[in-house]
Amino acid sequence: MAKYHVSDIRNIALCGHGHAGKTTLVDKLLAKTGALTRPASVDDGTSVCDFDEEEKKHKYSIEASLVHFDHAGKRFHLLDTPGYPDFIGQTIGALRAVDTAAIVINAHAGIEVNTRRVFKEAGKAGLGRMVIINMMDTDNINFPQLVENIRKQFGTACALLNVPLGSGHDLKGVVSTLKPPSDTTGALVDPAKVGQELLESIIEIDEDVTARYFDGQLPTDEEVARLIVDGVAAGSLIPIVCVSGRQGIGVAELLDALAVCALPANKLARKGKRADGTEVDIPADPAGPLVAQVFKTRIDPFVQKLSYIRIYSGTMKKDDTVHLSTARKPHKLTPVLTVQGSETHAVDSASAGEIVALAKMEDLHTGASLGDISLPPIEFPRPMAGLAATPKTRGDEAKLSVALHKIVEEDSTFRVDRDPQTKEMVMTGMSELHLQLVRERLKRRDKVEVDTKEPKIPYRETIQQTAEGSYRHKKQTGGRGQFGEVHIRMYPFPATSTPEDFCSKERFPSMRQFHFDKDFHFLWVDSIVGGTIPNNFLPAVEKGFKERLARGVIAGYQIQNVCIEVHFGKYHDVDSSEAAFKTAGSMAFRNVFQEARPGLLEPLVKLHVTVPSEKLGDINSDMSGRRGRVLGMDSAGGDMQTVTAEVPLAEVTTYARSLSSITGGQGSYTMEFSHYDLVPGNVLKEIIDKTVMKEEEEE
Ligand SMILES: Nc1nc2c(ncn2[C@@H]2O[C@H](COP(=O)(O)OP(=O)(O)O)[C@@H](O)[C@H]2O)c(=O)[nH]1
Ligand SMILES: [Mg+2]
Repeated sequence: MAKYHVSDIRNIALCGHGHAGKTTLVDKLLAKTGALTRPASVDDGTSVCDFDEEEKKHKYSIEASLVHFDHAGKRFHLLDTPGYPDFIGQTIGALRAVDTAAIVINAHAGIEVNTRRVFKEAGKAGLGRMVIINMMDTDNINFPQLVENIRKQFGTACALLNVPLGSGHDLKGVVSTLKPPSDTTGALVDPAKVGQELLESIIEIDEDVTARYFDGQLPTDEEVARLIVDGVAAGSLIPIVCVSGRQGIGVAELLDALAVCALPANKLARKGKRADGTEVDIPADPAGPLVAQVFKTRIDPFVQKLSYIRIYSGTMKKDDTVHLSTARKPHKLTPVLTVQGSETHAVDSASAGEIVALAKMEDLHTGASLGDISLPPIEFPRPMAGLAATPKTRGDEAKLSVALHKIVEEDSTFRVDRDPQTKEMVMTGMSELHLQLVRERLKRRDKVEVDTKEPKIPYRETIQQTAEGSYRHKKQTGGRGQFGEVHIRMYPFPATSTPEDFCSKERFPSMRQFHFDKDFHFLWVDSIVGGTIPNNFLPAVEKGFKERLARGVIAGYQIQNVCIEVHFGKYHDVDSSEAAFKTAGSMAFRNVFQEARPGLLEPLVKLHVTVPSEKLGDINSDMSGRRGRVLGMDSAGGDMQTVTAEVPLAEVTTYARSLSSITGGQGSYTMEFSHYDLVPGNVLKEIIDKTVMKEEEEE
């Protein structure tokens, strides 16, 4: 039996810019509802959510954390998220788990970069949204203007549910706009007037109620409550509430507002896919089939791997045998855990709507689905800030590798790759700050210290025109010889093209089959007629191609966006072998590639650079010197601006240093992958001149 009816569960992510007071609010909400009985504060490192050593040290959230409490007969699961763009991956994961995003704004700083980012992400995810104006106790707040700004930037769906009485030192409390008390002295805007507008916009979506209202009949409380939820779900209402987390003013009202406005866990329609690809609706039914998804993974020093899971349908309990999308065989579940910050607590079961965790499920990864229906993957930004890492202590290589892979498990915006040429371990994250925190964690948790340096740029080789040719591999060494001959045509295969689009009857009239390799965006088409290459040798030919893809032809970089059609060949009854055909395939590839106008692709990244306004001009002119293109500018709160630019990665590998000298240490940036583009001729020549390709010999 579910302990809470799914309609009584509220899942909310607190998000917004850093230093808006989110983590503090969570502590206050827990204290107010009796879920927390000890004092807690981010300032002295005792908050429930910022429990990580790095979080305590830096005094800001790095990870999303989960808490729960009860209020007004409802169960709340709250996810506190980090506010800095460097850790946006955590917020994106958290948004997948909830139905409502509560976007917290620092009343003093106003709307900031990450406020806008999360507002957009939550909208994209189809979630209900609320705005919490926090820190009403700080000085110099122009409240009417802040509200106007919010409505201008986020739309007139944003409407005040309550209004502060005073601000700064004079903040006395907040009053409801829908039901203002008789004495509203000190209110920063007229609650009754705002309330009437709000009511009219709430009931707008119901014709009956609206008609009665204009006949002089007020809607009942139940009707208003129902229409608020409908409005929030539809995005036509974004309630705003005001609070001071630190002073505890407006916290009780915030709790009530969350109970009224946050969407019930069964409100949003969700869809998933069966194994055969058919799309299905997922009703939030505790008695239905299990549908659940991991949205976060944490490696805890005590319980080890912890997978945070949102259950959409069905019920989970210990020892249930469940299909996991990331494993072939069904797995037995470990005990179901509820989570309160750093603490976990085993429960008998959990059902549709709840957010829980499972420990030690090694085959579960962030994004994985549990049950026979899979949820859509979670789209994390692709990180691009790279550093090559070597352990400070010789012999720690294996230890470092294990430690780094633990972080990869936990952080979907962090990657580790081994450079096939230099054999270096390359860490890639969202920003320098992000990588710095990874290093701190490595040192604290795994006792490995690393030296870092700039990594190589991951260029890709490609072709720009069609070419054809062949290669005959023939060798007579002592007794048995080697023989294989392969004829191919090579086509540019655009990144935007799918194998299905590309493999038309017109292009490949005698195609028998094709194989598509997603990693290299490589398409291999078999048009062999009359067995000129026997079927049993074709896999060897393909292997020859794959080796070549990884090794490159012109500058030693991986190859991509190429299609090869094998259309003819020759073999010898005695001398042909897999090895011979593999070599023939690889060499044919190399020769034809050189005829097909080879070129290099370079990664372009999207940079978000935040600097004091007066440095904007310097940043923009610096950007154009780096072959960059400024895409836009945005106020980042206070006197800061964020510039978004697209620029080749090769031009910004040491950007941190330049930015620091331009801004005197006042700037920060994040970068993520944008796309690959051809390297201009002059730059191409420079790169090729620098590469020394090994002389190749047929083996
Ligand atoms: N004056 C004031 N300070 C606050 C308030 N809420 C939080 N703070 C302080 O702001 C800082 C950042 O708070 P924190 O909860 O970590 O913000 P987060 O980054 O959004 O999680 C801390 O020093 C808090 O004590 C508030 O309502 N008023
Ligand atoms: Mg925080």
